[in-house]
Amino acid sequence: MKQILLTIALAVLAPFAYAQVAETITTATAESRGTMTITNGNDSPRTVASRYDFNGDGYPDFVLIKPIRGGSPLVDLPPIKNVIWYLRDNLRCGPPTCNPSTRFGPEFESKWALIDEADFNHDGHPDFVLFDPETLETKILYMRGGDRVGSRPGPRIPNGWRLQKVGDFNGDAWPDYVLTNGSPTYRTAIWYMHDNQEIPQGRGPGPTLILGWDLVAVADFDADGIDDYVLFRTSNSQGGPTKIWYIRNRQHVEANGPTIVAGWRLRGAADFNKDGHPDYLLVSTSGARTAIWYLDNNQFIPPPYSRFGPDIPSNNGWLYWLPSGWP
Ligand SMILES: [Ca+2]
Ligand SMILES: [Ca+2]
Ligand SMILES: [Ca+2]
Ligand SMILES: [Ca+2]
Repeated sequence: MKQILLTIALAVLAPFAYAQVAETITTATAESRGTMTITNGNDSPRTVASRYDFNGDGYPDFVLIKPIRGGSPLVDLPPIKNVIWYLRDNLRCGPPTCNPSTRFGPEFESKWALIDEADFNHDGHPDFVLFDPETLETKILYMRGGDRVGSRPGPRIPNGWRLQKVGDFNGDAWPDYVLTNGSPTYRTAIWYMHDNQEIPQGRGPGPTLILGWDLVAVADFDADGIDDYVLFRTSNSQGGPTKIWYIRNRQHVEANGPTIVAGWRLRGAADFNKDGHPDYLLVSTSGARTAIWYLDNNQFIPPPYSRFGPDIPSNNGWLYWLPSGWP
């Protein structure tokens, strides 16, 4: 393990290539006039979008929340602003490949929490999944790139539960709900859905998490077409072990994932290098740095095991914030 950790420390590259592009963000008005090319979507409407890929190049992108400087990300003022940073692997993607390199996503009322992103209506574009923890309402914002093109309410979540993540757990390619209940031991439930509507007999239990562990990401690590749970103790700023729970018909089979190094937290999973295997997204305890750990199922791929992703800067009076679970 020591050898692996040392290699990780040495394998990092330049943290961000297009930081200067990020500095050009000034106002929502200027940003919302930006144009972009969508290469997926209407051209191939039967292709389900890759998770977190807003410009159709197959690479996951970052979505950042923009709380006011000095404000708490948890007590944001309405409306919620968010920006999409286009990435290619671990680097910001700028002109001419990605032009603009950055754009605003849809605003929504501060009562909503952005839970996750997935292509709920199978139009080739990932959509925003919103949840109101007060009223327990759910809603999908249908997106094309960063533009909101519609919305659809979903089912209300039962008292005591919350919408935690989304993923496909029955292999029909339609995103399903993962609900959690309790603390510090979380029960989970999986609701099979079809375009944000429940399907008959779709509600059922999921695995109950281990005491003190959190469900931080959902991705298909063993490539069986069913998304899997990724567990980590988010309260632990000194890193710590991770677990992957392969989901099989609402049950799980456990494997150990790589151990997160001190000063970092596991915040999400997606296939950043497009090799078909989900990777870990780590965020530093301060929230300012990101790193990607490249995996093949639950093991590191051959070196480089790890690269820094773009830093999360404060900028033009705003603080960027990569949400927990990195929707
Ligand atoms: Ca969509
Ligand atoms: Ca499904
Ligand atoms: Ca799987
Ligand atoms: Ca990968």
